[in-house]
Amino acid sequence: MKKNILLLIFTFALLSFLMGCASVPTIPAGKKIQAEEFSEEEGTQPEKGGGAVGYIDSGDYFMYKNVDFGAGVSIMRASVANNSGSRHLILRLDSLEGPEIGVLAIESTFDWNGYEEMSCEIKGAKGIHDLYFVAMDGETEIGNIDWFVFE
Ligand SMILES: [Ca+2]
Repeated sequence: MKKNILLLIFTFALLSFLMGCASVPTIPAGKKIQAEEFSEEEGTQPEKGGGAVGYIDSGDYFMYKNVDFGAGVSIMRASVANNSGSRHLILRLDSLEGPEIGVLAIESTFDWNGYEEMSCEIKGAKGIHDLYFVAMDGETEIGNIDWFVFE
């Protein structure tokens, strides 16, 4: 009898563990990620009719849970619109103060609706992490981000 109860507890624990694993979906870094499909954000507002993240200023961030960088990536490409001049978006892993893996330098496209592809070098990203895009301290109107992808 005691054995059966232990077996039942073990089975329940195993099932809970497996369901826990299954309920944490990952986002493949190598496929285009729509910026507006963030897991969390602070201070931003939709742009492009809800198809992009905009109004990014100092102190703001947006985050994607469980991005899978696989064996590692070296470049991020992003579609960005900016009409305010040279700005910067910092990429960090797992928290707002986590390791910095790259800085996207954003140049003006001279039109808040004029999206262009920009890219930056990425270092130290492999495996599964929460990905934070953090506005550079002291900068305002950083840009509208439509999508991004890693390679
Ligand atoms: Ca988008």
